[in-house]
Amino acid sequence: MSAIEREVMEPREKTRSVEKAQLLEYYRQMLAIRRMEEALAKAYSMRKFGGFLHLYIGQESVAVGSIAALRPDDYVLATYREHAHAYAKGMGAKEIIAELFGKRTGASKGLGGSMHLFDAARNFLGGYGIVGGHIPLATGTAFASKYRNDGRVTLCYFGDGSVAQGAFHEALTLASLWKLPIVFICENNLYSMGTPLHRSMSVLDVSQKALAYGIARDRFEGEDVIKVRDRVGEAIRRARNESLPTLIEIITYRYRGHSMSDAGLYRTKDEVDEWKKRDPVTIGREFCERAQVDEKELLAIEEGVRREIEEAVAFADASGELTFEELEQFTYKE
Ligand SMILES: Cc1ncc(C[n+]2csc(CCOP(=O)(O)OP(=O)(O)O)c2C)c(N)n1
Ligand SMILES: [Mg+2]
Repeated sequence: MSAIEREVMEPREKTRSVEKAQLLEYYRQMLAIRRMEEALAKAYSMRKFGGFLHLYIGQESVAVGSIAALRPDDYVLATYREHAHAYAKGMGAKEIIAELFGKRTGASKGLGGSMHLFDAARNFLGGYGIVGGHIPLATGTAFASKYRNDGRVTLCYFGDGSVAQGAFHEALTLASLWKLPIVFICENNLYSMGTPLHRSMSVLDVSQKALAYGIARDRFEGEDVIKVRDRVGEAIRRARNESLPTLIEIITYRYRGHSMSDAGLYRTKDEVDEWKKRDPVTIGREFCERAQVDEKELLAIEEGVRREIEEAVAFADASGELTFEELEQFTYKE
């Protein structure tokens, strides 16, 4: 029985009401991320912005569940599929969408764009386009926390394609050797671009890579946001209380192509439809229903999300770009 099933079936009033509020918040966040990315896909198709756009649709429970187990002062680093992690870490849809549109009201004044969201104040340290390149950076962040003894934990997200990179292995070697407070989360969505895992890796259980470095590991399917929160929460406690790293492999699935330019011809519609049957956002709503959240309350959340994203797009549309002089000012430092 999962934690949420226990909560719902053994109604202890106090715990249940807390759990209910959390369930609603996780559902709201997952839905907002889904709607935000749908709006981004539409805007991209309308050529409101160019460059790359990698959508996270289908994987929302992983970012929302794991970041829910963090403290606000903890650090998060992710890949180019990072809009969700940024939102879950507290960045607003307005500053995210405006950043993608290249507008001056964006998180980095429009200079970063889709793959480079960054928010130092919220300890969201990027957004990276080089596969595996940020894993050593996250390890360095965890080293800084240990050196300063600041009690913070670093969550580092990457795809299944990253674990064949040397940077991944170098980072795990040092994280283990120096006992760093970090959780490495491999979001295994079964493909790196158009390559299925079995064509690029001899060992399909990614979590086994932890054995080589003598660090803790975990592996599970990620469509249940509460399961993600609780299992990642265990690793976060290990990092914070014992200063030990963990490698977690979370099996998940992206519904869209690798990026907007990918028609996804390497997999069948049946396969995608099969995964959609365990959609994290739908499951999140079902959890709320089972916890006897009023239907009206759910509809109000859904309407709130619709308005939030609509307003964020309008805000980004109405915002201007930096001038050439400002561009120089924010690119170079005296
Ligand atoms: C070092 C490097 N090599 C190649 C690329 C091109 N590239 C971009 S994403 C990607 C696939 C990565 O797949 P995975 O790590 O599974 O992440 P996912 O896109 O599935 O989330 C590749 C090969 C890159 N960005 N960086
Ligand atoms: Mg992948």
